[in-house]
Amino acid sequence: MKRVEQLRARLKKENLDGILLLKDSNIRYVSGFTGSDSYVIMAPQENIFITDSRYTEQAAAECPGFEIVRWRAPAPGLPETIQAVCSRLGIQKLGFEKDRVTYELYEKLSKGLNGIQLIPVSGLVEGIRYVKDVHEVACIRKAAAMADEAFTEILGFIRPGVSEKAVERELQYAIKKQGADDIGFPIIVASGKRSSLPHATPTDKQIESGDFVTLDFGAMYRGYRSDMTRTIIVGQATDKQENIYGIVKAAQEAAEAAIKAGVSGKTPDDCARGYITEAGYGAHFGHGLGHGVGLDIHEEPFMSPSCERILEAGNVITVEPGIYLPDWGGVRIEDTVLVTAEGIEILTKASKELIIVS
Ligand SMILES: [Mn+2]
Repeated sequence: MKRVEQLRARLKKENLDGILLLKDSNIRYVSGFTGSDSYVIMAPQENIFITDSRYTEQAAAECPGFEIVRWRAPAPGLPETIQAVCSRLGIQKLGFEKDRVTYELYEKLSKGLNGIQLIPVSGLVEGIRYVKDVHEVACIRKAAAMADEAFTEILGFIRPGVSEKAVERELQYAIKKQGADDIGFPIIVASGKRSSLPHATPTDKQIESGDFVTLDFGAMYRGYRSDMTRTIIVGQATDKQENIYGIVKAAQEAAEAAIKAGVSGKTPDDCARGYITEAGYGAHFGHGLGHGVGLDIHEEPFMSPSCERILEAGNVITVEPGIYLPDWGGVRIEDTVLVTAEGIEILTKASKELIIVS
């Protein structure tokens, strides 16, 4: 119950009688529930899990220490259910996750609840999730190893004439074959000129000799995700391709070398951006250096020139600089890494040398 206790301490600090959680990943983090469409109310003494008949049996099994309360027809509606829980527990100041409550739900709750003050809050659970515990790191490490293995396998499948969508399907299967719960997030496969699109979705385009192929993918293991990108060459690389690849690789490694506990999230971004800018491609690295990864694929810290966070031991983050040249192509190289007191442990271990397949 350590997580629950930590959250309770935060409630006290925020002067709240309770909090209504709606975000699946936060609910999973505090309760262990692996489903969706449910709500948690945490109070100083009680943990209430609100769900409907699809999930009551599952929640009872997955969430020890939580009282399961059922809502939805024929049981009462959500405002009535929350009202009854709050009245029973004496909750007057109820925090809610403001980045999850829709305007519609807010209207419903503010009209339907009597004598309860709704207080918008954000980041209470995320603040605890920022530093991963040993169990969480083990899950991400496993997810990273699964993605590495799938990458080795997909290299044998990529050749001229194979479509991006076929690579996506095969990579998805390779990840799941490792025993992953699921892929970590929708897979990016971008070949040839399309590799200049940082978030390209796979198309029917066939891979051709001379193409860069950017693969951005990960696995999910016990809810935890890994995230990695490798860019490979099909056939033969031109000098320009080798040059751009070398710049991104050096920038990526420089950024990784700059990471350790106590360093600002700006520092590694500066490092990679500085390197790429000096090489003349600063205008073609448009996104931030990386992000936290865990139960969500994108979470704090978001490393960019405006990052306000300090990196801590136990952060799990991505390091993913890229250079994208419109109508030519692009390169991104990404690892998932664990921040330690001395530096980092790279969890995605696939080679970053330029791989050529034919
Ligand atoms: Mn990423």
